[in-house]
Amino acid sequence: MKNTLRIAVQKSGRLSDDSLALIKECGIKVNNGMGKLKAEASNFPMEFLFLRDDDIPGYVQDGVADIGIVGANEAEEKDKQVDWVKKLGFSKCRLSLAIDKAETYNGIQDFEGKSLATSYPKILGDYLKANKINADIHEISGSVEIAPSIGLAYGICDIVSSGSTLMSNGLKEVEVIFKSEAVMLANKNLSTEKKEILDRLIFRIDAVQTAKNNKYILLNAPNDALENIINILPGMKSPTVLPLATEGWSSVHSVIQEDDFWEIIEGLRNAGAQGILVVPIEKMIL
Ligand code: PRT
Ligand code: ZN
Repeated sequence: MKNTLRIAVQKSGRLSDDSLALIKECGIKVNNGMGKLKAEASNFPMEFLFLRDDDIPGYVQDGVADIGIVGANEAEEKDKQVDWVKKLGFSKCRLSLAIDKAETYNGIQDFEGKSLATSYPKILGDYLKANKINADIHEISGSVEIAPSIGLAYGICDIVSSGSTLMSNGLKEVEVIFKSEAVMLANKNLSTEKKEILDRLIFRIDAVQTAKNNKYILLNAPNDALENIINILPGMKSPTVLPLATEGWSSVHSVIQEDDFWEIIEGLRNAGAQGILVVPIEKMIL
């Protein structure tokens, strides 16, 4: 058998574009022409299966695929014997309880003895059990949000992103029960060779993710402000300082994190930095 890592990604849906974009950012080329169910990467030992997301956890468990990308909600609901390798940071959403917006809500105890419609009976069941609530779970496979208005259930448990679907169906979100994003799953019995390929892939994903969270910063500063400026810049190590052609001035280069971006910029300006340039980083290897 050829040593190829077989990855299952969603064929067409909310995860598809971002899954393939991540693979592409990892420098892996794949030709996923229209309607293809299988494809091979041309420059990395990887093979792609394009599937419904519902099937991916099971295929990874059974070894039909070695790894797969799905929403954490799907992975948790399917509850298969697989390893959760990595969170991927896209397709963020939440699984929430919602009720008619005209109802008053006092807390989770309001669901005692009520009926709830959902496509996530396992996650909902676990949540109700943990909160010692007895409620009736109606499993339905789609259009969950219309259940209260047609008298099928008192409330629902469904995926929420912007909240506009709930709103347009006259519902309000009352409890978030699970936070989700895309995750990478792996088969529990990968061969050493496949594990090595997976490690190479993870190394690349880490570099892409770290780069996204960081920016490269360049600025000019009078030499007497350098000490203050260097203290403000966290950097990977200490910043690079280069003399400018203008006497008494230097150029400072460093890396800053997206999270503290504006505070750092403000601090640098106050400390006397000028001509600040902030540029995206394509890959970052620590
Ligand atoms: O065909 P296939 O079975 O492969 O796809 P699917 O239709 O089952 O799944 P898909 O493509 O809709 O979603 C795939 C994954 O994307 C989900 O499992 C989630 O992890 C994630 N995701 C992120 C979402 C949403 N955002 C989302 N907004 N999945 C569904 N929704 C739906 C939700 O069900 C509700 O109907 O969008 C509506 C709510 O959105 P807002 O913005 O109105 O709140
Ligand atoms: Zn699905």
